[in-house]
Amino acid sequence: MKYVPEPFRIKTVEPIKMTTRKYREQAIKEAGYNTFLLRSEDVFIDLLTDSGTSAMSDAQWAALQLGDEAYAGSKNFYDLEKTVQDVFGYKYFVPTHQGRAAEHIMSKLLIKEGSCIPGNMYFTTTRLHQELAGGRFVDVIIDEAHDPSNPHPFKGNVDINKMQKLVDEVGADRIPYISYETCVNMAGGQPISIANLKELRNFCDKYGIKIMLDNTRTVENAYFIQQREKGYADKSVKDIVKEICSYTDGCTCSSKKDCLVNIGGFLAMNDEDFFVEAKAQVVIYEGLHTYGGMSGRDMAALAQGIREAVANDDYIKYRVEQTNYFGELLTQADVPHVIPHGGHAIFLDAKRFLPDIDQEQFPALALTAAIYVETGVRAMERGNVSAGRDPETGENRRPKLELVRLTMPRRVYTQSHIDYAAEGIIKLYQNRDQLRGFRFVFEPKQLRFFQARFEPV
Ligand code: P70
Repeated sequence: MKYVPEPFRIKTVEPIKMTTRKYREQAIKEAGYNTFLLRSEDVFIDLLTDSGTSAMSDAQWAALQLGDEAYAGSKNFYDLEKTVQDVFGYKYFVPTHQGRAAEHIMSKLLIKEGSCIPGNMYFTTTRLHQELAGGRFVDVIIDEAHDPSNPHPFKGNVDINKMQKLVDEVGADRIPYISYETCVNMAGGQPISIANLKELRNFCDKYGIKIMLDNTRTVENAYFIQQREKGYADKSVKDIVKEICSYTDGCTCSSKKDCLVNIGGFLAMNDEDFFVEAKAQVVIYEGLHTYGGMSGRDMAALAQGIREAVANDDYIKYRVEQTNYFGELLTQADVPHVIPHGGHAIFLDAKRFLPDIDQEQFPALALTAAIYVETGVRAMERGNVSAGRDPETGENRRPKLELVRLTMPRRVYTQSHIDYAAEGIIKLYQNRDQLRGFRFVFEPKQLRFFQARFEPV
């Protein structure tokens, strides 16, 4: 097994606290067994998310000093706009404070009461904004994506037959766009292929349906295409990123991931009317259209982050292969997890890890809490708690995938951190009989996973 060396050296360090098991038992109890409610200080290795947790480069920290904090027309806005146009190829750019703000504006503008929005698996905030705008999400990802042990190389792909079925059922005029995500998060960070995207483009052109990209993890997806798709081995990740975007009509993006910053997002598109309407919305919900909720320095760091993410392929190779190294350690110890390994995270399969805990007792949540107590590592539940309740029946959705996400922040942790986390999880797997299920003591109505509290049954 190979660990690709970090293509950087460490210039600033941030101490982290090691705690005892007894301390962690108390901390997780106080957090209602929900890792979102733990204090960051009490976490040794934080694999909750890759969102906003990147280490910025020296060039990004330097860029912060060049923030133009004018209310209107900041020079950092124009630099960022040009960078987004250069790297992603869209004509128009609207800044927002983060990804869900871009989803909010896009959903308000494109969705009508009764619209159906197909997507390659749901994402929590994306689907909620579709529903709040009066739409209904329809899953059109290939079946393989719902099977954690299926080795399909492009498990993010859309099943064109499912698209056809939806068009036949509801009519193309009720489908404003398909929400197409790169490195599909809820499927385990699974990529889409260019072949699938081209086929989808042809299909959508036939019916006048837009393709709106969730561009949050496109750089990682481009690396997988380079490694796995015929004809792409000699293309740069930068070129592949641009090619992906070229088949779509626009995008939403959480810049807190691939773009290597701690805050930020954007909406981009090629249609001028949509751009004009989006700018009108951004001033209502985010801020003027030349900052959209970011400060000038945030925009400066973001423009530099986007350039760094695609400057050469060394960074992205290290990034994705680091995640793969973590997964390989778990594979060697037979710990059940999603394959192929995703770009941003390793996802444990809680159904196979804890086969005796029923999904109504939240096995992924139980495993997330136990990992924290055993190791001080913070992971994220991505199962029945995250899936929420069906708005029509009120029942828990009981998704096929009941997963625990161990997410890799970018440029933050080293090989020994990963070795430590893997060792602890392997030990826990050997003692898995001792784990119990949970029930709600507090359940928020929307996006319940963020603030819910639990107790052991
Ligand atoms: C995560 C984060 C955010 C995200 C995403 C995709 C594919 C949009 C967004 C929203 C943060 C998160 C969000 C909801 C639940 C748990 C965690 N993903 N599309 O950790 O962007 O957060 O900037 O508003 O992954 O996966 P933003």
